[in-house]
Amino acid sequence: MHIDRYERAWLTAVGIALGAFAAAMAAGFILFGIRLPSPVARINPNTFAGTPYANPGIKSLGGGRYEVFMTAKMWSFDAGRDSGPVGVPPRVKIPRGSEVTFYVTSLDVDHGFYIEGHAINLEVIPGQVARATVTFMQAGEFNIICNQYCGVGHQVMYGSVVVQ
Ligand SMILES: [Cu+2]
Repeated sequence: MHIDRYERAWLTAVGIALGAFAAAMAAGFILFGIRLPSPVARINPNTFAGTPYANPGIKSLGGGRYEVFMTAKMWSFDAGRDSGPVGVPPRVKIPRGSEVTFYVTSLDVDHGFYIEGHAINLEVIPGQVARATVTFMQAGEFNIICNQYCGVGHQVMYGSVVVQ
């Protein structure tokens, strides 16, 4: 079968590009431990009593490490009593330099969970628990924003992390 010189050159170039992409993916997976985001747990949003998410809150693990259990529902986040009164956007207060692992789940529809100025952007899906760990090195108040349109009150769905 005859293949034109230019066609062969382009096929070779495409083959090299595909090989480079595959090598980059393999290197990311093997060398840098990059994984696709996946739920850390699955829960039934209707019957989750007894799980930490039925009782959202901030938990100190000692040594500057914290766990924050949060729920999202139309149109608010809830991080328990430690983050302020019920019905008010939560303010998660932690000391500077803390390593915080967030566990977030939704009680109704898909929501987003984005923390301003930090590499954390989760999709919060009912029935799944999203997890991310972030270290807060800079003092200040950083907004937590729902960045996934979730209904008419979407724009009032927020909270914040207060780093002291
Ligand atoms: Cu929203």
